[in-house]
Amino acid sequence: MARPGTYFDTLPPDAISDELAPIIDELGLADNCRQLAMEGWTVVENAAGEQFNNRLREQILQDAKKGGALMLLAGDPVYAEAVLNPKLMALAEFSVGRGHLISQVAASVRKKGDPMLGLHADHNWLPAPFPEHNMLITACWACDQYTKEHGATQIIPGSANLRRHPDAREVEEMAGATTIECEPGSVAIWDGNIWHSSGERSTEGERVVCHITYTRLMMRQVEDYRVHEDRLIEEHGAPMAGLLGRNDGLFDANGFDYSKIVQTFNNAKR
Ligand SMILES: O=C(O)CCC(=O)C(=O)O
Repeated sequence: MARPGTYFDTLPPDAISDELAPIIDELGLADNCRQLAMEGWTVVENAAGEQFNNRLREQILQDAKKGGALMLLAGDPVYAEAVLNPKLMALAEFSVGRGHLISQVAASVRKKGDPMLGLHADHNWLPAPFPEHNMLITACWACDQYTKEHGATQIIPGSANLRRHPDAREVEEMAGATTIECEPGSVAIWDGNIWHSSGERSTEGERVVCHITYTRLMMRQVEDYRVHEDRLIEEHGAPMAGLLGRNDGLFDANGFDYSKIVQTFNNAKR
């Protein structure tokens, strides 16, 4: 027998739920939802005011100096405020569903001459074709003005509709790349499909960004074996270590083990 209150339909990827609609209206985000659904990216301007933006920028610079640009939600409360920003939360719910989870809170400070990140889709965790429903949304809080000269994020318009990873030639050529331009305190937001990269900064100074990732509820394991992990691996060896996530870079004590980044994303494609 059906449980009372159970939904039997699924909302289409571009639909706003009845519960979310008044919030989207109140926050003036209807155009952002449309752009996110149609083009895979959008910008929320002045997400929390100048004072908050300055506080976030200062904290990122302090944390970056200490070498800690990952696991930031566990640090200064300014990051929790950024993550819980009502506009970001509403767009995350629109894009990756109610019950969405925080996946990563990181920061970057990019200077003149720093190498570009390289073209990629944030659905690096998924084999192609990517699903119709977005699985992961990235919100890059631009503490400084985003321009081409400042090394702002480059995107490939139209790539979100391809629902696949770029190939080696596309990564090399970055054909059709355009710059996301916005004022300090804006948040550039994109889905898991759109191909993008950080740009190369050609001017002095620093581009300070907080990178916030939210994921769909189903990306979470059902059972939490963390307290039993060491015993299980000792008893059952390498295959158990793989099942418990020790062969990828996730859940590292420092946030992400970047020495495993290639094998993590390669695993997701095989
Ligand atoms: O730093 C940037 O401009 C892009 C960052 C990025 O690729 C990401 O957060 O997925």
